[in-house]
Amino acid sequence: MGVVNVTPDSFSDGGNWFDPEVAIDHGLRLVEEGADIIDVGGESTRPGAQRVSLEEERRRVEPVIKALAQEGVPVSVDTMRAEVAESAIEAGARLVNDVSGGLADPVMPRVVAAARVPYVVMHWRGHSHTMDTRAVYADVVTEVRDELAKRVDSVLAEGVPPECVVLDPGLGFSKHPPHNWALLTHLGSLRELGYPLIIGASRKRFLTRLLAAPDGTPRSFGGCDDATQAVTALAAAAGAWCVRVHKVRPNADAVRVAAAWSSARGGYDRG
Ligand code: PMM
Repeated sequence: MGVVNVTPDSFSDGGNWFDPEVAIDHGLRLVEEGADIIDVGGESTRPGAQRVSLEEERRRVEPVIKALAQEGVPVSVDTMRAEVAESAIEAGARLVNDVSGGLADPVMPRVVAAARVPYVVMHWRGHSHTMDTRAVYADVVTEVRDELAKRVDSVLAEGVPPECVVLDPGLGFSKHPPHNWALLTHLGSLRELGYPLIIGASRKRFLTRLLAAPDGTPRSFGGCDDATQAVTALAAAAGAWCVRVHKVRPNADAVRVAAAWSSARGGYDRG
């Protein structure tokens, strides 16, 4: 899944694709590089970000989704708002990526249920301006798994078909670096819930800190692409269904390596 943030203020690429024409070209380039899905978002979710209005979010994403969909690109809309999801689906989006897992807008699961499109339910504890203070866990893997299981029960009760549910541990969302690493190294626990998993590690702060200079200066976001690729290979080998990334080609290659790795190991184990 290649990311196109049509925002002036996202984490690592804020402002790069704010112009719709540039965003559309970028999406098409990511498809050429091997993306199977393009995730179009119009609201930054970086820690501390303030919300944009519904009208502004819709104005940002709609033309980009429409143009990419017309080119036959499978498009996902990254939104927490049911009304944005609804108009995105009308414009041709085929997947809804809701970082709040239906908590920010209680109407969202019903919109998804009516459209019968895949629905990414991410683990989330609150909006950007509060999320860091909510990063408190006794056992992050168990708590994230249990909170996701509750979200799944709730969206299924609203009519979302089980085959449409995709889960995401929400790296960086109310999570400090040790939380992210614990989740990444225990994907098997999350897979036990029985749904495909999507992982969004690309250019996140825990990588900028892992790769910090000796004086503690975090690595730049763009300087984390090689580390993202390493996480992709490990997550794909651990059974992730999809990775959400800014730079597609090296991550698409990493997924292919992981697939060959898993298949060769399976073949050998079976004798
Ligand atoms: N992260 C961001 C935005 N949307 N969606 C999903 N499903 N998972 C994520 O981890 C995720 C997301 C924030 O990252 P960005 O601002 O660099 O796009």
